[in-house]
Amino acid sequence: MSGDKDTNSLAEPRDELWQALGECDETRAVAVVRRALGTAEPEQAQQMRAAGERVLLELIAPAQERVGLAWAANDITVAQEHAATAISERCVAAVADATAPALTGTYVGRVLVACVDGEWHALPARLVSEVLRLRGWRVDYLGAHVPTEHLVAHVHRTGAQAVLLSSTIPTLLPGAHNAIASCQSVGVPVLAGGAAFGPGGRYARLMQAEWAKDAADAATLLSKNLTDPGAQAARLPDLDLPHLGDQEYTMIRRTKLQLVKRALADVEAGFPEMRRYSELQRERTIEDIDFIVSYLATAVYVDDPALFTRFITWTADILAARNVPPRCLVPALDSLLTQLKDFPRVVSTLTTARDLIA
Ligand code: B12
Repeated sequence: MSGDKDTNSLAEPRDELWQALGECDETRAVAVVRRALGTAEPEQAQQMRAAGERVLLELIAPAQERVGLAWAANDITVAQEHAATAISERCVAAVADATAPALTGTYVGRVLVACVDGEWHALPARLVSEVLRLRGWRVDYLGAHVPTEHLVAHVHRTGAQAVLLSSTIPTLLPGAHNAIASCQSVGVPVLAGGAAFGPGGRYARLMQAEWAKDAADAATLLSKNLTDPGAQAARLPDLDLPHLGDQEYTMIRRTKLQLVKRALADVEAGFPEMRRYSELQRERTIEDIDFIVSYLATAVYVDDPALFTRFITWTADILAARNVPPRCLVPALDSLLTQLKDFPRVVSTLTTARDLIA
């Protein structure tokens, strides 16, 4: 195994892996990964582990990010994206198999890695788990969509030293907050990661969790011991976010169905073309409006309008790549502005987003 390769030397395997993903060629993708791992003997265990980590974080992870960009730009279909992800999972398994002989069987400690309730992006958490295994941790990997009560029960049963929570989709943040507070209330520290927690992990910190940008950072933090949540840990999550006292978030959550229904009616009135929409197109529009309301509620939950404007800009780009004019979002935003006119934080968030795309 060539553990002394510099970062640039992965450029070629990166291109090859990308091609294999594009052609849905699982066999070739795994061969690329095996070649990138090199040929270290089991006695060169440390080199083998280092190469495994590099392949996970610098070859497979960037390929997955590229899959996301290609889908967003409408260059690949949803089916191709699913196939590529399945192949990436197989590549991660290939790394785990190839590096297994380099694991010592003695552990520096035990941690639990899981995705928050509702989160289906399991591959990032899987990558984190495999890197920690290579760094000597015993890892209980619970995968996607773990309900909080089962997470806490598993911590109890195994005595894990820390919970590593992964989330990609920001609308799951209120649930993530509940999971963080629940784990901490039984004395277990939480390390959060993934795109949902915002730039620099700002929402993780708001929720009193530690944060790491990637698996390597997580390993460093774990080796220094995470802060014990202590007696302060037993709290209602709402206490971390005093702005929730204005009830704006609660009101949006409670009236979500009405908000979506009325916004749909307003969009139909403002967009006569919608009358010619197929049932499927109509369903997509309802889904989009539902998404808009969920992101708005989450921005209000964390008191950060930027969470909503990032989402609106992303949506506008997705629409533009599919030849749908982003201004079609304006009637939905206007409807919500009218419906929620008595809520100052909502109004300022919606107004900023509307100005961005109008
Ligand atoms: C594959 C994929 C899926 C698969 C996931 C399957 C699986 N087994 O994982 C499926 C099809 C299920 C899926 C579904 C959806 N997806 Co998707 N998906 C992706 C895609 C293409 C790749 C995800 C991935 O593996 N990334 C690679 C990893 C390596 O990157 P990463 O997440 O940043 O993780 C690193 C760090 O963040 C960190 N990290 C992550 N977790 C943790 C945890 C800890 C503790 C630590 C320390 C660190 C850490 O370490 C990782 C490794 O370095 C991304 C594109 C992208 N850019 O990520 C879209 C993407 C995330 N999806 C997106 C969307 C919109 C969705 C859906 C809402 C689509 C829909 N309308 O249904 C659903 C949501 C489902 C849900 N509720 O979870 C959007 C999100 C945009 C947004 N504004 O939020 C993205 C960005 C696509 C895009 N380009 O627009 N998706």
